[in-house]
Amino acid sequence: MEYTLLDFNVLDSRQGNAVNIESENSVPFDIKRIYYIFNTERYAVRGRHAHHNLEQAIICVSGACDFILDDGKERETIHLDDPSRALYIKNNIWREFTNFTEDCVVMVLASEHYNEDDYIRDYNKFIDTVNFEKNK
Ligand code: T46
Repeated sequence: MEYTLLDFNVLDSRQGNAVNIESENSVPFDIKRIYYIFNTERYAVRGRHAHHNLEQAIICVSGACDFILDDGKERETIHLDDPSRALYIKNNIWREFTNFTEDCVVMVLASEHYNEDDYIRDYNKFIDTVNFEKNK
């Protein structure tokens, strides 16, 4: 499974902690969009899609949740609960996320502006896309 966990430097002081994220330095892409997800029901399942091109760094800045990644061959669950750690994923990875704590806030840094055409929302189409890329 192709993904990376990025550990950011924590700037700690007696007044509390901070993390500084810089485009291209802290994450391996130019950040074009930021969005965040909150107030999610515990067993809601979000995601259920892959992307043709998008790169993203996903940070659980509060609380915890589980990301299930699928590359068409295997599935792996990554538990996110650390605001100084990002899950970095590139294209052609099917993702679902669930098991949200009440205080969960998921912040996502994305390499592109929102574009519905970049989504693969059908799992069978995702498998076809992965197999096509593999046999190119
Ligand atoms: C991923 C996880 C972590 C927009 O209009 N603009 C946006 O920037 C986004 C992200 C979404 N939307 C609309 C599109 C849909 O009608 O909001 C609705 C729900 O978004 P989406 O289907 O993208 O579902 P999420 O929030 O479950 O998934 C998102 C990312 O798409 C996904 O790549 O990794 O967050």
